[in-house]
Amino acid sequence: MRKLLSALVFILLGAVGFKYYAQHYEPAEPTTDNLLSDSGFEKGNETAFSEHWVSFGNAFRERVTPQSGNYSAKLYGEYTGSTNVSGVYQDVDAEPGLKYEASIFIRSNSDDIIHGENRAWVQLEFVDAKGKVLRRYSPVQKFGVTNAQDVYVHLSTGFVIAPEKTAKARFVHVFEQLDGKAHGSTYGDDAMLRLSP
Ligand SMILES: [Ca+2]
Repeated sequence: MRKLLSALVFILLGAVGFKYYAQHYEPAEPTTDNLLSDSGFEKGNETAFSEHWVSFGNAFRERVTPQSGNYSAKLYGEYTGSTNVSGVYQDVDAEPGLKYEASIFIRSNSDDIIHGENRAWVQLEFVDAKGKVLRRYSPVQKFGVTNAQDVYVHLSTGFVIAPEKTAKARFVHVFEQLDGKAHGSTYGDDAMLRLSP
């Protein structure tokens, strides 16, 4: 009888335990957690980016051919007559020794297709507590005139290790006008910065 009782108690406890487990267990997401805020450039005013992004050069939110939502980040040269860069960036807390990947979708539209040596890409920088850039990574293949027009291309840095003294990971979406005068613009959307599993 005592054995039967303890068996019953055991089964009851097991059932309660399973119920708790079933209610509170959440399967781990693979590696899709995006560390960036406003990764689709959907927030902000008029053509200005939300507070999550810092822009430089000619960088604007545009309601044109988004990859997702309604907006994307339009970048183009400053026509200074010499090499110049435009873009947006965002810093997030990061830890040395962990692996990070930065990626984005980029396109150029046929009504303002990029010319010459204009290029756009995604860049991942590791920055120390004093703001010094420790290391910088970008894809081997950058977006340029040889890419098909009117379609988004996915660019990624691949997973790279944050070096010692890393305090921040800086996601940069950048456009370079090498000769300072070639025409054309690009659109970037669905930025992602993620950790390796
Ligand atoms: Ca978007």
